[in-house]
Amino acid sequence: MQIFSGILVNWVLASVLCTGVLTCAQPGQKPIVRKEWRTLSEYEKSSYLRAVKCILNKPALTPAFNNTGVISRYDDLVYTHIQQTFDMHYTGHFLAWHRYYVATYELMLRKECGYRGAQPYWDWTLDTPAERWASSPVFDPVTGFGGNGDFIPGDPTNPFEVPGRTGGGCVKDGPFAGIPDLVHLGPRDSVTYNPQCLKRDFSPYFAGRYLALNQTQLTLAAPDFGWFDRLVEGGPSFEASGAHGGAHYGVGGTYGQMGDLYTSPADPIFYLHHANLDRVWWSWQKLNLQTRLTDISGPIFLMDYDNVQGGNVTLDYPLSLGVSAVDVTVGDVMNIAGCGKTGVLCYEYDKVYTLQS
Ligand SMILES: [Cu+2]
Repeated sequence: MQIFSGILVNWVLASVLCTGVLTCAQPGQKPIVRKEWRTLSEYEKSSYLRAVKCILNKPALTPAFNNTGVISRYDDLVYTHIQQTFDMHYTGHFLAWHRYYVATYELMLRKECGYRGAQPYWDWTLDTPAERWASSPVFDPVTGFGGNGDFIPGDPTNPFEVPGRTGGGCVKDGPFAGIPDLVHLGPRDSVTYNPQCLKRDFSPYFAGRYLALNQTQLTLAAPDFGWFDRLVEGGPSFEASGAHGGAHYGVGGTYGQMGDLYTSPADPIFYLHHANLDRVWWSWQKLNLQTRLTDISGPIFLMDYDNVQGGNVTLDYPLSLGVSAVDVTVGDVMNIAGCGKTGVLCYEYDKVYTLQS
């Protein structure tokens, strides 16, 4: 009876949680399977890119405000990321927040744009060392997201110059090239209408250094979530970067949106990168799943690793994505295949990383 009423309570909870803009996983639902970009068929790749273009063109749900740059459904999520930038990076809920964020985007593509697949991930370890970076299938001009921008000379006095950057101009090929107002928000925390092209500023050096498999292996060996999260997220300097910064700066450098802590989701590649970071987390969780489905720690406040300003994040810590999804808790997203029974998410990965000895 107790088990039964537990299930019932969970089911009722899931139903209550999921009555917002989007409906999420219900009991009995089967997880969808996320696959690596380069393993998708050409048809699957073009269906995904078509859905991205669709969400870029759907009208926003965020209420209009003065000089608003939030025009599309796509912008709703970029806006939410900008608004919460300092509340969810370098915190204990960084990975949980981005897990829910990517799953919400996936659901938007499926429910609002007729996409039938799962969110693809980008296993960037396959595109290292540095010499291989620019020829990643993810940057393919025909079947991918397009490549680098033209080289824009940097400013040597700028402390934010990403080492090894090679671009900085508008993306020149692929589905997002030649659109002068693809991006409406930013740079940084600006949310007024500012039409911009999508820019990339590849740093093959940076990618090669922080995205190689040895970096992922280092994170998988972490003994607890606190260590794991700090290794993935790294520190706030280029030198202290982890895999998270590896693809942000490897793609966005200094002048591309991916290198902008606030506006990075403006580049659709963001979602493939964060899906893979989520896969790194899931791979780590699966090494000891029973324990790691509930292992969460790390500061509530930005960089507050010594808990001077506040405590640590727990399973009941709230996650909010503004107009795009219902509020949930960290505990609701600990299991990617909770499927309405032990959480609101319902997906799997075709492959996980394993710890090599
Ligand atoms: Cu982020």
